[in-house]
Amino acid sequence: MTDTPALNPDRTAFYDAIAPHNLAPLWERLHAMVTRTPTTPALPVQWDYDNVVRSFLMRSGGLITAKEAERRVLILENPGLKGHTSATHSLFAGLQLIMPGEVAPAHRHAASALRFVIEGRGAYTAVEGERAVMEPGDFIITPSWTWHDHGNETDSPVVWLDGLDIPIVRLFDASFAEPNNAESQSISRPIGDSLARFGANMVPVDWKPARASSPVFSYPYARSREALRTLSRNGDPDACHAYKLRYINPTSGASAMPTIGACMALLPAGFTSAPYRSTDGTFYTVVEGEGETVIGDTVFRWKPRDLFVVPSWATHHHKASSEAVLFSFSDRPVQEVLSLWREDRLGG
Ligand code: GTQ
Ligand code: FE2
Repeated sequence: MTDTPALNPDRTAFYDAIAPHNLAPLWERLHAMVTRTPTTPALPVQWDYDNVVRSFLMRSGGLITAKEAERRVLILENPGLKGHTSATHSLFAGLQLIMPGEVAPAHRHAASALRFVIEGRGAYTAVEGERAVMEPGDFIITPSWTWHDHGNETDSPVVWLDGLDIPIVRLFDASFAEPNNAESQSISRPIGDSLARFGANMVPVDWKPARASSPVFSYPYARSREALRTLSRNGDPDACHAYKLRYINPTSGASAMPTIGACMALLPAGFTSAPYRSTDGTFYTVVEGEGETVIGDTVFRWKPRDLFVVPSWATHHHKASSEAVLFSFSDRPVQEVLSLWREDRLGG
């Protein structure tokens, strides 16, 4: 590969001549476009929930109602992507607050969404006529074009992390959205119905898959935590990932939604992971424990409810000072389907 050619008056005149005809010289841009290794405008970034974000979020609760806002969400915007409404280059993240007695009206859209419960319990997300009651650490999905609304019938605020594939939908200019006639969709199935049908390693006898996303809407933390606890007793941790499980569509083994992959990892107390990088920029939140994540020269110390981003191809490792549980999501399933995903296990 050679360097970009030096400025040359004949060439500059040529570029000026072709520009009005919607033409441009590839040779001036090739090396910035076809990079030898991934580059990203996304930066490593961390949010301190308890000491910084929470008070702003609660202030937003006095400024606007959930109904007026439609969704009362503070965007977790990557400082390298200002104005883009993105946390990583391909994914949106936000923190949604729903106050006692509030509802967030029913709608559906092409974008797929995940919820990960940060604070409070007992609020619900209704998906396609079934309510999922939220407990901290629960992972809940609202797949593309499914009706969803939220409500809080408890007497405390509830906060969850939203992860959406909005930047991916935007890349393809494929956004559709529609409000429901009713503020809250009518309930057609009892709580726990989809988990009973599809979450016991069984499916209804004549069931055929209708879409790529998981028919299970809610992945309770208690189950994920118990699985990780058992694994951590049964064998050695992986050098890069410790004990890490990914959320799946139980009827296919694919990710719960086609555009967003999500995982939960348990890091034993004192564990330091081997350096690792992968092409999927990843959003993390801390469920339990304390420790740090080192991303190049950046060190993020974390505690429960903190949130942070590891950009694409950034070499990083985690250190847990106490037993820790990390939830994460990324665009890995998209990259895998497009044969783009790569990882590097450095020293692991
Ligand atoms: O809760 O339905 O953070 O539609 C962004 C878009 C949340 C939601 C967001 C949404 C929602
Ligand atoms: Fe939505």
